[in-house]
Amino acid sequence: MAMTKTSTSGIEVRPLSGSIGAAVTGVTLAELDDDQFSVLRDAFLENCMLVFPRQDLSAGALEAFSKWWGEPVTTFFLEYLEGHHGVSQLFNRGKANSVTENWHSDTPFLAEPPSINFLSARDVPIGGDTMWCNQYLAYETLSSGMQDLLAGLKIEFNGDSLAGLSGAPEKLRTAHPVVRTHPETGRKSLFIGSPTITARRFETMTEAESFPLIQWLYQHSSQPHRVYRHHWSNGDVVMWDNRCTLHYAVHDHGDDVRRELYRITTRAEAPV
Ligand SMILES: O=C(O)CCC(=O)C(=O)O
Ligand SMILES: [Fe+2]
Repeated sequence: MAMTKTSTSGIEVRPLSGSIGAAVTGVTLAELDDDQFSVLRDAFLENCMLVFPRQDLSAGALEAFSKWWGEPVTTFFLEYLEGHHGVSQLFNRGKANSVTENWHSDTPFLAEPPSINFLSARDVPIGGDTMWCNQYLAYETLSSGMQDLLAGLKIEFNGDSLAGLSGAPEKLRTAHPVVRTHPETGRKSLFIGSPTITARRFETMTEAESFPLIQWLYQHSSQPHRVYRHHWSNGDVVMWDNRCTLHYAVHDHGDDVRRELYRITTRAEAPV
């Protein structure tokens, strides 16, 4: 059973569910030191996503915090704030235009997708929760027969839907292992996406052949007992590990409501 831990530096790490996520208090992210970072790093690797309630970080402070973890990663379909490398703003673009209301890992069709994401809530409504699921557990709870079947298989990730949105002519296709090994924890996780959006086929199979298994793995991944659902408050900072989680932005607040968060992604890394 997950337990609350308090470090000598006074940082408290309290698990938020039985499967993923922890809330971290007793630290001011804008004034982090090396010892505190080391506590946060351990908590992050253990819990896959961290919530820092009500830190109220400016774009500059979020950028500075993210640099403890890696270099910012930018992508072609987002716009970035002037003067802040890699910081973008998320707005409510309406339910029909949402590309994040599905379980996903960010931009898996790139050769080196970002490993770590950060969000800082500026002005959030009631609703508009974000959910995360634990992809270590998704892998570890497969039968040994299924684990053997997946070993060595790659999914060809497809970026057409996002490229299309930004008007980019690129055909983005990159194959990554469906079972990846985390470079820091050494644990294996299931690296998957929606069978109708990004994860349309295994590299060596047709879409028709791939769909039933990818669909099953996708549903297996997001079962409620492996999910944490975050109710945002203004000022909350959340960070997550794209290498071992999927996330889902719930659009239940209507198209006319304000929802603003700063966002930054760091550390481009090829999944192995
Ligand atoms: O709007 C959110 O809560 C999360 C959106 C998302 O998928 C992302 O920032 O990568
Ligand atoms: Fe996302």
